[in-house]
Amino acid sequence: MAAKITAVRAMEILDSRGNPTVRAFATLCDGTTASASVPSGASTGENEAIELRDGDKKRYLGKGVLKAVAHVNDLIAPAVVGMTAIEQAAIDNKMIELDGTENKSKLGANAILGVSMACARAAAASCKLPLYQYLGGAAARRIPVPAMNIINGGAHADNSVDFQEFMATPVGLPTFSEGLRSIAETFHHLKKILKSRGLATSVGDEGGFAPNLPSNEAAMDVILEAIEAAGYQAGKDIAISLDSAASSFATDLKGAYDLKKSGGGAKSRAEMLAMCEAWVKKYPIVTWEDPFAEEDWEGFKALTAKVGDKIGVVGDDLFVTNTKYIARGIAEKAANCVLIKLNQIGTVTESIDAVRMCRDAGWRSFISHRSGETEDTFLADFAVAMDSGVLKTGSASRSERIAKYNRLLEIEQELGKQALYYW
Ligand code: 2PG
Ligand code: MG
Repeated sequence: MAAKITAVRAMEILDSRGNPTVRAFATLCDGTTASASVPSGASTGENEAIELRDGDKKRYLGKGVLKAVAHVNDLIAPAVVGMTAIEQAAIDNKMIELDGTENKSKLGANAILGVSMACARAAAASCKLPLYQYLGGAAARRIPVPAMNIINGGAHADNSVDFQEFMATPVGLPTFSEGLRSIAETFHHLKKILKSRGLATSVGDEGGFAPNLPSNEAAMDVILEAIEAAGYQAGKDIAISLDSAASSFATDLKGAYDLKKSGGGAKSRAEMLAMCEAWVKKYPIVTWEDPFAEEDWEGFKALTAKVGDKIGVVGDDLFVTNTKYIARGIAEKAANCVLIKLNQIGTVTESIDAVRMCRDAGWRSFISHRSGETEDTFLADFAVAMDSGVLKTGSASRSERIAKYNRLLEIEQELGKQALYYW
């Protein structure tokens, strides 16, 4: 029996960086109440939906979210109360209409997404289904391969590495739990190696180590060492995924870059392209996210043409989970994978639409956390529901990251022999 929404409310909580974010609650007429918490990015794409912040410098350095909370309590609640919780698209479209802007700047994507996720979770609970099954149906039984960000750089760490994420991706292990073990062991070996060289083993925003290395390439080399030290074969068991987040080191000039953090200096688009190609030849790279800045479509297209048959070229800031930009990317062959982040677009429904568009085009979609996260594990269920095959959710440290991995372990156990796991 479909339960109606009787109440919706929100409150201000803190994320993993100690910044305020929105937690929303949805209550249904059958007594179910569910909550969901909204993440927050640091290396955000220009075209992301707007995360509404109070701007009141007296609270949390202007980062409070009381306005977004008030929008949930005063504007969204009256609009969605009375709707049926399983009508996810109708609920989301109601909020989109109520907001009325292109980028959700009136109500705030943080207000809208909190309610969108809370309603999905309440509907699942009301239907007595785990969230992944409620959203994905009987088809939802593939546990994603975890892309574990074990060296942090760029905007996520105060170190000498320009590229934001160096991820260990267990492509050759037989199950999710074995895959997770292999990269957690690699993480521990990496710590030992860094320590033995007198390098810092403190972690960045996503729980990966943030050492000062002589170059970006040195991060690749030390990860390969750690994989081998852990007893795995690089390329066969564990491959490497990268997120350059290149918008963070792009200069004002389109197609020009400056590898300032590592002292690598100015690089043209052509030089970046040559570097990417050389790395793809030299290292066991399986995916490369945002290798060029979000306005550098030419760079993306050139790299996809060169290596798109070998690796996943992933657009994050380029597409911001928005079907408008994904459609352009597909038409222009600007990549072959899309990173899906719910808060870039602001509703569960639009995120599903983005995944669908990728699938229709024969592209892959990877589900992703944000660098500012909470203990919410919605993402883990969402990744299984979307059959996406890859989840990027940080390192083997920091509980806001581990919570998602632990949720996947639970889902794997629940699915038992029916669980699928493959690259
Ligand atoms: C990214 C993300 C998540 P942020 O660039 O892919 O790893 O970072 O949330 O800071 O945008
Ligand atoms: Mg990214």
